[in-house]
Amino acid sequence: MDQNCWWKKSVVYEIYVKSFKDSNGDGIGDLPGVTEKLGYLQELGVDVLWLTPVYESPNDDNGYDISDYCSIMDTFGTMEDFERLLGEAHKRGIRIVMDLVVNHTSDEHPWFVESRKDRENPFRDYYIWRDGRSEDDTSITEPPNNWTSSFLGSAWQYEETTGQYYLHMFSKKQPDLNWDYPPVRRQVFEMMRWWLDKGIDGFRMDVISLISKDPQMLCTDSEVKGHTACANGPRVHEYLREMRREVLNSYDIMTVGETPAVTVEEANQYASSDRKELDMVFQFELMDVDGGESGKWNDTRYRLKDVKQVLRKWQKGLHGQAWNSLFWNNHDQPRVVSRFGNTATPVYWEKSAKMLATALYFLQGTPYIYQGEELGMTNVAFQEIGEFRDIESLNAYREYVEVKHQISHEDMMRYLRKSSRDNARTPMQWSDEPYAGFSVCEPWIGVNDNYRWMNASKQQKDPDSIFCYYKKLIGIVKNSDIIRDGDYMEYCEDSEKVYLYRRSSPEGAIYVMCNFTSEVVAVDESMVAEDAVVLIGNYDGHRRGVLREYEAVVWLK
Ligand code: TEU
Ligand code: CA
Repeated sequence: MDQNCWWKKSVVYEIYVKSFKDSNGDGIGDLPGVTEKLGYLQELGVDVLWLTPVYESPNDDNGYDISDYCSIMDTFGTMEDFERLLGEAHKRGIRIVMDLVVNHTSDEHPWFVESRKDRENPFRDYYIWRDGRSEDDTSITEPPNNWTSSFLGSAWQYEETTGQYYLHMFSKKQPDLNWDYPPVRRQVFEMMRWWLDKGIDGFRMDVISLISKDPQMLCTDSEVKGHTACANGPRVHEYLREMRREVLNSYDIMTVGETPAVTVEEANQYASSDRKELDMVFQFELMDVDGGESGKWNDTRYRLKDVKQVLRKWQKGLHGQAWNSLFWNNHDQPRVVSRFGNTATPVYWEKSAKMLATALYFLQGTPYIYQGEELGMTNVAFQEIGEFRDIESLNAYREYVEVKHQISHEDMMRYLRKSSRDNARTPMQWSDEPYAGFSVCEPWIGVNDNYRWMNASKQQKDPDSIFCYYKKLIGIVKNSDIIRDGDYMEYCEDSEKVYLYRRSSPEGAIYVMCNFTSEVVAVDESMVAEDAVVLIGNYDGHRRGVLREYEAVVWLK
């Protein structure tokens, strides 16, 4: 292994700053709040923090719409607060990775303010402007093609002033940058160097698979929906190689690309071990297992076989060629214990949360833990649409319930409780104090009621808690060469109940055995030698040949 690849032996922790810790009593998480909690993160044992965007933003999409890349959002603090966080984290041996959102900016970014003024403006080509299509004899125009925004509706917005449409793959306040225009790339690279020179340790690159749009396709209808229409475009690898040469190569950092619609083949290019582009990518096939034709708004429950099939494909497909990232959750996804585990009883909740961690983090790749996952935080049972804050959820409700009358209010509320991004965004549950110890006043989004018994301060004291299990597990996985380098083999691939795999290298073998059901399941454990030892498990002791309800056990030989 390349010794510089410290990120292959690291565990990353994602912080959604707005919901992590409020330090000044305005109900909004902030940078000093993160600094305050570094001791907690150090105790947990994570090595790298990924901060969601902290830059100046009108907050149409909670900071993913940036109006100034080089300043800090007022509600999150100041640049001094950021520098203090970075310094304090480094003192504790914790690295900081920033979110890089450069597929689009805010419409309030000075580049776009200029760009929309007139067609001759020097910033016009920073964005993607096109004429509309018109029926022969009318002057009424339609958008240049049928692409849709991730937040619903056309991906094109018409502007009276200049009589053209601009492209926005997300909200209309997030116009897409034109990466084919060299000054855009120059500006982005310069901004990246500016942050790296401050001493940050890398970037998580938002929807980086979408940056290259095929000029031909911009005026052609697409058969595929959503951002798949422009994912993995014709020049994306060229641009990332340029970024690597111009910026990344000069720093000892890590990069992870968020790459919707990425395939194994594409990932092997984006993240190949020759390090010409990125260090790893986030793939979304795992997150799509309970989606379905109509997307995420439904009651579909996942099938274990699909989860296993995706994990197997990515473990085998990247082994020896590229590097995986491992995640169950992020700020866009519902909570894993509600999604793939069982929250029906406190015992199932605790066992399944620990089992899920075990199932994923012994695979090859860098683990990404999302804030609160280490406490087994669950989805939130919001009853009113007014309790939701997320633009994607609110737009979906308006479109399907109010405008198109396709989904009833009751059904949509159920789908939101299952799939809304707000499930991940309720305040971090620090203690049983009011507002879960997140803030002294009412937070910007409701706290999950279960904070009274599900919180960090309680779990830090309890050696059998999910938190302490994560702590132990993190210690094991980041120090194991078998987990880092070993190959992958699975047993009982067709089982809908258990997930069993072996990681092995010349140094030894690790067997991971997980029961995804609330039944006691008989398993053949004859592949595990008699003198193997239990590395970790979520029950006291283990009876050979049987996996109890949501039991996970890991053997080392
Ligand atoms: O997400 C990109 C992305 O693929 C999402 O649209 C995802 O499909 C959706 O949230 C699932 O419901 C990134 C950020 O993580 C997200 O928070 C931003 O809203 C988006 O980019 C735009 O910047
Ligand atoms: Ca605050």
